[in-house]
Amino acid sequence: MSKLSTVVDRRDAKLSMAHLYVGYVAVLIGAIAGLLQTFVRSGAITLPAGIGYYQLLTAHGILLALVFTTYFIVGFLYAGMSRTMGRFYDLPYRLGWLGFIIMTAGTVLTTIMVLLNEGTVLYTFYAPLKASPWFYIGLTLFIVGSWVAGFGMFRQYFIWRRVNKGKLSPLFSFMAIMTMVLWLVATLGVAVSVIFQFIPWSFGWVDTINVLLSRTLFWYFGHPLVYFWLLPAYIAWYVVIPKIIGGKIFSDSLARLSFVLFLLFSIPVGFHHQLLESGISPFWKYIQVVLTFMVIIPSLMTAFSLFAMFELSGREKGARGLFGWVKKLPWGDARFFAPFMGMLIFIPAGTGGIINASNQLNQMVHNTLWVTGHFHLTVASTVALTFFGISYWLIPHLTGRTLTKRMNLFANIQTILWTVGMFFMSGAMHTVGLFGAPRRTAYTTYGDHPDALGWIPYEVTMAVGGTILFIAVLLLMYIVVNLAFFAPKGVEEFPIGEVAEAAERTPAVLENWRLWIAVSACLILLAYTIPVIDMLEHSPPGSTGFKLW
Ligand code: HAS
Ligand code: CU
Repeated sequence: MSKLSTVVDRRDAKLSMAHLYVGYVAVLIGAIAGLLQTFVRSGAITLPAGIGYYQLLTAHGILLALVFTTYFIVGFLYAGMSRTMGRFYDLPYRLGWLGFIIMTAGTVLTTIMVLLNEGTVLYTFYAPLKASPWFYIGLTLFIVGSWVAGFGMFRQYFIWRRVNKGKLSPLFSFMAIMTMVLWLVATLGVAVSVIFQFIPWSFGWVDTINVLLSRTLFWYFGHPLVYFWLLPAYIAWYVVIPKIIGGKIFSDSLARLSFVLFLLFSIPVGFHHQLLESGISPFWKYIQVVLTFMVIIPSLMTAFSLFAMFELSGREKGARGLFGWVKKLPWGDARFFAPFMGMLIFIPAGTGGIINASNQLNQMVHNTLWVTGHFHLTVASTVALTFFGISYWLIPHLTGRTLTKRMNLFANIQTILWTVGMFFMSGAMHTVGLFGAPRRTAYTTYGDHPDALGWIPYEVTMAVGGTILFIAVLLLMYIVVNLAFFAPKGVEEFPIGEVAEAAERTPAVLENWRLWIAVSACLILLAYTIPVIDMLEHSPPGSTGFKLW
């Protein structure tokens, strides 16, 4: 059995750091695109050198929402599994590198196609927009690479279970495996669509594409995708934060149950992104909206468990009264403060999600800037701030350095800048969305229509928020580079909390993968079989495709 210690394993650390480097380079480029977009959109500038607004928007979405997140997540999960299950065995370790290489080949290929303006189809690459086949091939490699990385984790977990027969797996590793299982099941949908629809169509091997089917397969993947981003943040909230604040994990079984529920309910819900699409019967939309409301439950359980953890640890430190525990939290510690702001922001962010999911309200907000506001609070604040907060200890942990007081201060300033910038940008997006301003649109006044002119002040506010956010990104880059290359040598711990209740009380059924994957498959079949058959049988003639840029 490999050795378990708080000191990092140098070899495994390199693998994780490789992922973090690529992730943070993507952040920098993606953020430059984002800043420029807010300027174009508010009419402040026009882009030079023939660069298109939608080209930037595609780069922004792909680099931040797909590349940064996935690389960060794989790097973080590998590091946490190495920390809680011990040094990676040879095969899973090699799979980690193989996955990294395939994923990076895909990322480079897709990015080149976007830069060449051959893939200006936004991160959702909706048909009938037609990109170069190499754009889709890059995406395929990216997904396959992430699978290989996942197989490495599965293998490590499998060996651990064999060696430690009858033992409950470490909570972190269990959650990491759940995240990757969710990712595997979800990406099957988009892989089928890209391989069997987009690639043959973009090469011209077939004439047309079934648009509705492609969008349905995309959202089969697209919704669980958002939980693939969220779950690693939840891992940090459940497992890491208790240790940082000097408390204990509230309940091991509650944490595991909430992750099981995510596997069950986060996939059969894609129609909540297609509520305004014709070609899907209201009955099946209704079923999927009900399931969407089911997937809110594990987040509410998480909120409950966090409040309980904060309060219990506060009371242990002598807090009194209803909110006395708030004062006992380590506000000056960036490892806590950044993820905490993420949690706080998730309260309005999640509420916005519930609004989106409500059929009638979706008619109001769909395809408006409200939705853009929603995902800048969820993925770009809740998840991003948590990932930054993780980086503040994970990078020095992996590189054998320490987070100095000075960097901690910068990290806290970074968190404040991010929160303020996002308040303006996302607040303006939500508001102007309710006034009808569409998303995914460059600057236009619609022939000086009074409504559209009324949107401009909000778009200017978005640009102000975007500028603050860009400054925050530069500060983040400074901190990341410092922690990776220049901070003083030392030992930074990988915080792993202890469980308050005895872990033996966790029911073994929560780790019964066959059972949960089977239930998940049943729910997916229930939610998708009939509508997909319908799409195959009754769709109008497919589209030959458009290149509108
Ligand atoms: Fe969403 C669109 C519904 C969560 C991301 N979402 C999007 C898109 C993205 C996205 C990227 O139903 C746009 C896709 C595109 O390009 O078209 N979303 C939901 C629902 C939830 C939800 C019901 N979304 C997320 C998360 C995301 C994310 C998480 C990324 C990470 N979303 C939708 C719908 C659409 C949509 C529709 C389509 C809209 C349209 O028409 O196009 C739920 O999962 C939310 C549940 C969350 C909660 C909050 C729990 C709070 C917690 C924090 C506790 C805080 C503490 C600290 C303890 C109920 C856990 C407090 C301490 C103190 C001292 C106070
Ligand atoms: Cu969704």
